[in-house]
Amino acid sequence: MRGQRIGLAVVLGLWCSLSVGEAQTWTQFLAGNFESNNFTQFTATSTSDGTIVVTNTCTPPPAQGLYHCKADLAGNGGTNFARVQWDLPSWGQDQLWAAEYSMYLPTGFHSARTCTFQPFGTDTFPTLNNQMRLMVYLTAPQNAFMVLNDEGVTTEITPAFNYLTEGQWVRWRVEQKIHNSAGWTKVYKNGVLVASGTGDTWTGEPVTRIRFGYADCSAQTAPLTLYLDHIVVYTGAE
Ligand SMILES: [Ca+2]
Ligand SMILES: [Ca+2]
Repeated sequence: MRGQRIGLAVVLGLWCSLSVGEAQTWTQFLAGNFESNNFTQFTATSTSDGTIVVTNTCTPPPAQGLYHCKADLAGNGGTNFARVQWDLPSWGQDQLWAAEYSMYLPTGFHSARTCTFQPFGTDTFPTLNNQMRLMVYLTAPQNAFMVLNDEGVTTEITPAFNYLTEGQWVRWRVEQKIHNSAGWTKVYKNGVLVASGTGDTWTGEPVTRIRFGYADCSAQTAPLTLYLDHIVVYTGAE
């Protein structure tokens, strides 16, 4: 018995010491679940060679509630996007933020994909070429990365992780601290940490928008469909 108590104390002491300085608290900042049967929970939608609708009539059933969002790309090449978005209050260095969303990719999505797929990201509009994106490359369709695009220079800021899951809802969460040198990024898939990185997460321009769906693609030459639900953005504190 005595040995068990000592062992427990050691375990608790280790847990406490690892937690110091690493804990964050998160406060819900924006939320959209499509239950209003329209896009009024968001700042805007925008499309190019695509459509985006709220629906309660199609397969799969929503991840949450009665309604979800269906986004299609027609597949005519060029610049393709179909996304919901929020304006942000110009996040700068030292900002902590997190975003969660449920996404359903139908079976066959990746085999029909001819574009580099960016399902989620922030950017610094109206200053162009400064973006934080989750990017699924065409050449390795099982792999995704969080990337920082700083004035047109793209840097992968996490190791590769698997974005291939099709035919089921997946809950994604990205946490990030914005900083030019001491930034960090964590990616969770269904609650499991699948990738993380530290370093530069700041492009030099305030972050003004966050987008979900086909945040951006290019040269998609076949139709694509995806579903989106239960989007939440948090601000954080250390
Ligand atoms: Ca919903
Ligand atoms: Ca930087």
